[in-house]
Amino acid sequence: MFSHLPLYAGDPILSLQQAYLAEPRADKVNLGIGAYQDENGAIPTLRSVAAVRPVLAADLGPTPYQPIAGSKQYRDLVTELVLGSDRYRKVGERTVAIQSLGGSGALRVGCDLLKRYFPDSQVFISAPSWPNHQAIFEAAGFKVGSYRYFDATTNGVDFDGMLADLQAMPARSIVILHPACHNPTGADLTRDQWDAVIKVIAGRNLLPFLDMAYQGFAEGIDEDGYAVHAMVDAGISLLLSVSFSKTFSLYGERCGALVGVSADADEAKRLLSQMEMSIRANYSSPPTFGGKIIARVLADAALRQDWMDEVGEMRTRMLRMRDRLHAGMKARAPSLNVDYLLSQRGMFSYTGLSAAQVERLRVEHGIYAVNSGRICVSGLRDDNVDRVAAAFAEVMHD
Ligand code: PLP
Ligand code: TYF
Repeated sequence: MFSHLPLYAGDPILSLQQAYLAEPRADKVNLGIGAYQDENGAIPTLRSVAAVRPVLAADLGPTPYQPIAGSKQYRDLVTELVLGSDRYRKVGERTVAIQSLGGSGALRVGCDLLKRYFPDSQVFISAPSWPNHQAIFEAAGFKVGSYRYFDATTNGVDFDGMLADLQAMPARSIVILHPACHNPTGADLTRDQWDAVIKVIAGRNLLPFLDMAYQGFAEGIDEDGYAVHAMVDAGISLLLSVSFSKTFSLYGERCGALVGVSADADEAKRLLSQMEMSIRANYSSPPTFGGKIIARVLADAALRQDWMDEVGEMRTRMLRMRDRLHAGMKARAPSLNVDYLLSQRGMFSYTGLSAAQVERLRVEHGIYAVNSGRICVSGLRDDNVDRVAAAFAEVMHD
């Protein structure tokens, strides 16, 4: 019956993770998968999560179905978090949200409803983007194109190219944008550049789908919301997928949200009902426990502050590792220009390492990075960053 099925090659990043786990060298370094590792190389349990999880677990009781859209408290708290509380009060009646299965689930729910009601629109993702963007939108039946984004000569954003490509898109095109901590490059837009993008989105009547998986890893929770906030303030209708996998270190709980900002309360009602219809036909309703953890933390002023502090600690540690990697490489290969390590933000950096150089790092040094040259900065630690800097300098210089 199934013999005609081709084999799925698997996700290259997850395969790399398997290869890393199987690596016998004790001083191996994991710069592959996009999961935040702490200074001991472990996925942390956040203090705020550790404080509420046992309390919630001790008080579980029966587990009824959640509403299709998930917990109302969670949805409201998340919307307030991503919009900021003043803006939330102002635009709340035209804003809707559903509790999703991670950021990926939010993207899928969103693109299913878009395919139904914007059947002729094309989707555009940055070149490059998180590979699952293309996979998810194609699975929903969209044709996925790209807009210029990364400039390999500067290791920054090709902003003129990006703007020109946005300007050439047909009206009602769906544009996937990373508000902060671009995956895979770490190259983000400045605020002025976002303002220019917003003008084009409004002028060309484009539909932005913002994907926020790392809020707080660039500059701060509120600061990283700039693109979302500015678009809402400009009166643009949008979809926003939110992932808490990294920022709460709750990968397996699958926590996220799909937020929609529309023109008025009537549109909002329609939009929410279609999100619900999409969920009903996908997985019917979301799981309970992870969302309870997050809602409990966000609803309590002290726990929320502690969580924001923890996000700040993760961010600061990654910035320090960027500094140390940069300094270590400059000391060993002064002629290399690696200043982009300092301007790129969030968990990832596109290093410019070629696939052959990445392979040398793996084979000769036990350092695992993605073939594209993407590194996950959180895999760097005080006790390995000098060795990584030396190995990078060696393979880039040869
Ligand atoms: N969007 C981007 C840009 C990501 O990098 C990721 C995960 O790495 C996601 C969405 C999906 O997050 P989740 O694991 O919560 O589905
Ligand atoms: O970009 C990354 O590394 C993260 C982790 O199927 C990831 O998105 C990779 C593959 C996958 C799920 C998560």
